[in-house]
Amino acid sequence: MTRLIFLGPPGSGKGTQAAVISGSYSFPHISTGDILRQAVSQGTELGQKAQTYMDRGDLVPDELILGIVRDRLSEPDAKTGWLLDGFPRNVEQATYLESLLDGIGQTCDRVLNLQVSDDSIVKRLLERGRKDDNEEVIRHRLQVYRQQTAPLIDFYQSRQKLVSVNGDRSVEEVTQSLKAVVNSLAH
Ligand code: B4P
Repeated sequence: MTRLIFLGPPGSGKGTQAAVISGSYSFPHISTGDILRQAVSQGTELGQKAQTYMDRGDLVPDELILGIVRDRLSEPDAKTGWLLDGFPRNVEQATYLESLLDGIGQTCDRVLNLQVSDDSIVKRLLERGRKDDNEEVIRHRLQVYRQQTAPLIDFYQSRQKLVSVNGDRSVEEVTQSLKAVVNSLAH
């Protein structure tokens, strides 16, 4: 049973690597970014509320996210492991997740922190060209990351969960490093 969190700045490759790793080990890939983008494209109430924040590069308010993660983690496929990609994004979300997992007798095994330089991030995201990938919004997302998400590095370091991986390499090289961590976990 493996439970992982992928942490890192926007464009660090969380989604890219989470798709590969969850495919290789067959545990569900839970991406709050994907859930939100799907809600936007379907025009649901959640999507309509979330869109303005996403377009600006701000975090969507916690009250829109926490219930989604709680419900998703209670689905049958998440009983035997999961990979959270893009959640938690701030200390409030991390604290919520910790008490949620406590309540269901679970804990996360490792937090994999992808480290990538700002220059590579801007280059990658401009190439990706999603709606929220223009330079001004990318710079704002990096600022939001530093203020709200980067404190989670200390949060998980102090709980001895954090493993940092150099994400400034090819997709295959980063995958190899991540697999080495997953394989080192006793199951
Ligand atoms: P996310 O969907 O989480 O996306 P991201 O941070 O932009 O990208 P990620 O790190 O997954 O990068 P990717 O693999 O795609 O967030 C989007 C928005 O949703 C947030 O701004 C926020 O508004 C909202 N949101 C999501 N979760 C939230 C939460 N919990 N609370 C509040 N709001 C939330 O890679 C990027 C590009 O780089 C791709 O084109 C990829 O092909 C390329 N790439 C990847 N690895 C590479 C490598 N090694 N070398 C070269 N290129 C690489």
